[in-house]
Amino acid sequence: MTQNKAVLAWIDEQIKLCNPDKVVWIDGSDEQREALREEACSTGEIIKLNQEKLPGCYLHRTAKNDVARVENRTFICTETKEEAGNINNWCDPAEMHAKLNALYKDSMVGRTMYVIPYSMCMVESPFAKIGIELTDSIYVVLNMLIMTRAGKKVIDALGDDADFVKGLHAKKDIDEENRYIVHFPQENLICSVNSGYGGNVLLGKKCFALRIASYLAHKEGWLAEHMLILGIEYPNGEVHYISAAFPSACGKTNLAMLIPPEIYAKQGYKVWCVGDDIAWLRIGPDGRLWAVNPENGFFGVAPGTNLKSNPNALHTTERETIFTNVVHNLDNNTVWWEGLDKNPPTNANDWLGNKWDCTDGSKGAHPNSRFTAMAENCPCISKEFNNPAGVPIDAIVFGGRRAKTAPLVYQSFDWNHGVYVGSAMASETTAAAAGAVGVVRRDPMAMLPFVGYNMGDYWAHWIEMGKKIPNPPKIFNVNWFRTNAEGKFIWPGFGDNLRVLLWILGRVAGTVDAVESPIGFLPKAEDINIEGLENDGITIEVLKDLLSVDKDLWKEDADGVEEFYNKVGDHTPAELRNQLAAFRARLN
Ligand code: GTP
Ligand code: SPV
Ligand code: MN
Repeated sequence: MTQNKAVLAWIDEQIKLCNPDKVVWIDGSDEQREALREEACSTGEIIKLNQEKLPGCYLHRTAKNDVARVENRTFICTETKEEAGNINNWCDPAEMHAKLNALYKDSMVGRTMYVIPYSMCMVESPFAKIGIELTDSIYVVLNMLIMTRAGKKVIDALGDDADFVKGLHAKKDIDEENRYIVHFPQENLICSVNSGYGGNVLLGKKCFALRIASYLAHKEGWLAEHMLILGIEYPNGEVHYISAAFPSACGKTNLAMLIPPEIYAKQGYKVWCVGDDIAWLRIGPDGRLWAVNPENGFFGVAPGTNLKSNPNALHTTERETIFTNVVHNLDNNTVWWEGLDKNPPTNANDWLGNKWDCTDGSKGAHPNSRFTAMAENCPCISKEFNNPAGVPIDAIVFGGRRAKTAPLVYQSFDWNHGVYVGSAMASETTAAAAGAVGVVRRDPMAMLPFVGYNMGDYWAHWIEMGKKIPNPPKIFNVNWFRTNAEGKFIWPGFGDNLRVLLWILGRVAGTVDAVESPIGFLPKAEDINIEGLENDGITIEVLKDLLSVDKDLWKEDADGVEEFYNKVGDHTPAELRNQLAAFRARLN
């Protein structure tokens, strides 16, 4: 498919190492995809679902021990440990190569190696970057065909250029003791072995579009972030764009596709989704920050997705979708997950493929079960989704799951204070990564597991970017997850989050006032519209409570920030230490 010497030489080496029976180039054609689906069905790798109800949809189950990203087995292998920093797992590149080579040796005997040329962003975008993933998994191929622009057009666009990100994935034995997700930023190389789960193996996503891309962005003067991008259309037709960074399973997909509450819908407000997980941001010719979504699909959390919480996501998954680790309804050959509706199937297999008794209290779908669906099938996909220039960003929003500390929304004083707010983010852990769930951990910019270099340098880069953007977006923080004494979420969330986004855009436009507090600018309660929320228990008093700032909790939080800065070490920018000191002074 190509004469590119660098590409061919590299693939040749990997073939010698992995020793597959066959090598197949992915051309991106419908015929080839269809043939691969059939082959994967014949081996049981995927299950063809009811094609009348769910055309083009398939079900896949991963191994029981392989259901989420594995952060403790994810490495950044730079020349020196200092370049990777204290937050990333690091290993000497030569040592890691030796270890990986032993694992890859003959790992594809009896298997086929697929060569997937793919582009993050549409090929013609100035943001676009090309990767080649070698994998022995048809599931990976089918997912990459949804999540990226892949096939012949990409390898043609690469031409003779040697500038591409190499990715090698081997399922091997799905042995968790020997599972490695390894990045060599200085070699433009990603290696993944012994996993078959999403973020560990769809190498264009977290591995390339965040870890490798953040490294490149630092060198090249742009930002690669764990952010959704959405457009809010006003009744007069004007559209304003917001990007928002929340940690994994904290609401990006939901916010990106939100449906305006009735009172806004009838006035003509609309919300358009540009991206649900990753944003690449560059300074545009007009001096604003412009964002593209480098992906072509959504790898979304299934549980909790329903006609009320996220109808757009649900409709997106009605065709050409791969479901992973959900319940298989055997009566009609469809799928189900917790929170889809109140009628769990009685004749069904759980995510492990075992007969499931929905009355015994066990979960049928894995909490991190996912759908892989095409962006173009999303009813609210933005008409700018394929715009190579991206969209101009008015506001950057940080947020996480905080049961108590963070209020519903606040605005940072300026860019550097906003960078502080991002660096001080913390959130309760979720099922998206292996490990305990519900524990508060610091997760700066929602990038803790995704920064491909030294966290301190990453923060410094944010501060530098602020100096370079003539007309920077304003920076905010939100929290949809404050709980009451019974542990229930107070704010209704989902579509009603638009009420908060409109306050944010009002601040950007300078049309709404705010109250200064130690943490930043807070809304006046009467400036957030709560009309129609009576049945959700939201009164002006409850809203005031949602906006309250408990100084003692924030003092404790500041200690947590300091502890994290110390862990990051001497690369933590002085500016952020100053911001922390100023914050403490404001609290006293
Ligand atoms: P990743 O794909 O892992 O990066 O996750 P994400 O950030 O896209 O999260 P997603 O939108 O899939 O939401 C994850 C979980 O949070 C789901 O169970 C949602 O139901 C829940 N959730 C999302 N938005 C809200 C909200 O506004 N309020 C509440 N209470 N829950 C929400
Ligand atoms: C996340 O965990 O943030 C995801 C899913 O978006 S994964 O692709 O596994 O990273
Ligand atoms: Mn994510």
